[in-house]
Amino acid sequence: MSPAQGARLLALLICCVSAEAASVEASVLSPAGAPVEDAAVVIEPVAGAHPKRQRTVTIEQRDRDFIPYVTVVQTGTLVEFPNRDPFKHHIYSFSPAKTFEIKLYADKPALPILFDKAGEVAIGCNIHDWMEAYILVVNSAYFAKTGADGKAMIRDVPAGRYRLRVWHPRQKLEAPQREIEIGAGAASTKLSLVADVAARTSKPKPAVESGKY
Ligand SMILES: [Cu+2]
Repeated sequence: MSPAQGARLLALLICCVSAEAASVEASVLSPAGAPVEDAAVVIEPVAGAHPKRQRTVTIEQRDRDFIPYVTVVQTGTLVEFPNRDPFKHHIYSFSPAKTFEIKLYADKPALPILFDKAGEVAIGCNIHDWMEAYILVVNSAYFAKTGADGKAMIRDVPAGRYRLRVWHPRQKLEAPQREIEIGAGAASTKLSLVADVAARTSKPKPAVESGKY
């Protein structure tokens, strides 16, 4: 293949990838217009195949907190809970979507946890009362989480109709889901969304030197 032919083939590939898959750019604001961090933006195909992306994700226990605070995963995802602290944690969830417990452990638990049912999972630690994390398990491969600027980007979305959901662990009321259309060849679809979220009230975290925990 000559360099010119190669360049044409590359141009063709770039053209066709962008023609088939779009990006969704969401901006989530409070009713007062402030950016909302840690909101999950999920679009689920109304019909057709739901591609499975088998993944393993990590939620760390570090400095006696869960990092990150919010994680969004597709059903069938394995989650690892490595303990990066020099003392033990004992984490649990009573949520119907996944009830589990990893008893007092250091380092990395032997097995990751499988999240195979859609729903919200709240996770705590038996030893450190203030530790909290949330996992939203969804039947879709297309989702993102907002950063501090309230923005989330979902990439490589095939054209089609999707149900749009915005979720936050401290939402006062979840907005009704609505359908959106992602057009073929649309480079980017912009969504302006509103979430009314309560302020985070953390339980007191004693200093390590206090010797309490
Ligand atoms: Cu702990």
